[in-house]
Amino acid sequence: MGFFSAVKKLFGQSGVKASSRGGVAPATAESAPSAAPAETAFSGAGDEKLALALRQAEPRLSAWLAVVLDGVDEAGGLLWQRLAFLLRALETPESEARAFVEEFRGWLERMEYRYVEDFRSELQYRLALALDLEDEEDERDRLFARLQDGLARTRARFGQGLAELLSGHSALDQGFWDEMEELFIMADMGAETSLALVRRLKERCRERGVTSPEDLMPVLEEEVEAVFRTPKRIAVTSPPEVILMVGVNGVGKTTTIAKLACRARMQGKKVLIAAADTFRAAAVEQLEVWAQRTGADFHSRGMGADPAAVAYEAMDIALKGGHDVVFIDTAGRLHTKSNLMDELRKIRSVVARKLPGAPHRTILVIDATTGQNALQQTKIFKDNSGVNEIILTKLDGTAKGGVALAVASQFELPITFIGLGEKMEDLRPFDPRAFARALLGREN
Ligand SMILES: Nc1nc2c(ncn2[C@@H]2O[C@H](COP(=O)(O)OP(=O)(O)OP(=O)(O)O)[C@@H](O)[C@H]2O)c(=O)[nH]1
Ligand SMILES: [Mg+2]
Repeated sequence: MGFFSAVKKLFGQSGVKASSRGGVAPATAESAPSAAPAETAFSGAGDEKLALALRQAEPRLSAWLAVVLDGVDEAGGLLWQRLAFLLRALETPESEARAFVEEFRGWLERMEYRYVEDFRSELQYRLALALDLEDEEDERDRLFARLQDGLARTRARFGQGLAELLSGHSALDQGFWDEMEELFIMADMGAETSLALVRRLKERCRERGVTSPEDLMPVLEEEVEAVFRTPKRIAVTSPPEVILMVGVNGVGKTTTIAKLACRARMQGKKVLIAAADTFRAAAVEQLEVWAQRTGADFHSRGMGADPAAVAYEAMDIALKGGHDVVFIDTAGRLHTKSNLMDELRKIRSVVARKLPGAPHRTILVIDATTGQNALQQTKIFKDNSGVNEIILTKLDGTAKGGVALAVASQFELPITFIGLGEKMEDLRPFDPRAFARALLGREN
């Protein structure tokens, strides 16, 4: 069901009109029909009140969700009832509504989530998919707020320093630029990136005739955003898409796989997770639990097995089983030990033998709290294991978020997701513009 038809279902055909923004707005009370088709499904006084509140709400998923979640703090009977009600009000067939609620309920149990605030955006995401509604500005606002929270410490170091720098100078002279470069370096952008960024800023300011610090902000924002610009890649056309996860010890590879697997499952994909981290028994078990929670298939050979053999078998399973995506979790290994890089190469080559072109994505997971160390990790993994994508985790606990800029600009690798906390919800698609604004302390 598309957005417009969803709105029509809730408000009745003639009760909806296009707004100037190209969206939809509820019609005035006079023109609204007295009985929307959905109303026949309502029962009881409470339901009628809810139905009315829904019809009066702005016709957007987040607004409807706000209505049905009003007074609901945690998972339980009331939540299931309200959700079923919303789905029915949007004319979702009874069996589909029930399946949606059951599936979401099962997911919450597996994830051990209880409070609405822990799963709200997951719920909205699922509803948007189930109802075929488009992404909303409101959701983006919430993501931005989360990003700002996550980057609070980085911004405290960088954004405030920047504000002081801008207000403390009246002209863009050499002293100003030197201080700016120092500020970038302090925010873990690295000396090279900082120098390059200052050079580009100077040039842009000259081109545009910007001469005072107070006019610098928009230019700075554009340039920071530009650092993250990378060419689009061609998507894999014949499944399975094979994703190899690499990175040093404890950066968040396994939890990131769980979250990505979860997203893929929600998009209806058949997912296989392979435990090619065979160093620790706990690592294999941890991954199996995640696989069960997300409804992904799982392949392992237990601790001590040959990681390349696990990957090889996983490819067989996926090719026979018609899986859409295969995630290969690898051990947290020290990048200084070259034999470990050899092992990654071996995994790559057996996977490629099974499916030419695989692994299609080799994702390097980097812990942002490591600061400048991230640069060295990126270099070694890129040179030795064909990394073509980066996920930056733990941006929430660090003042070193500027390292994202250093990594992106020095290696020209796309950052696709960022981790802003330990919860599944906290892995977010990376949005260069939002990141630049959050880093610089600008409003969304
Ligand atoms: N604060 C915060 N913690 C995170 C984030 N991502 C992962 N973690 C935590 O980091 C710890 C390590 O995560 P794992 O997924 O086990 O890391 P790994 O890279 O698989 O570790 P090894 O398998 O031991 O190499 C866990 O406690 C995670 O909850 C994040 O974005 N923010
Ligand atoms: Mg792991």
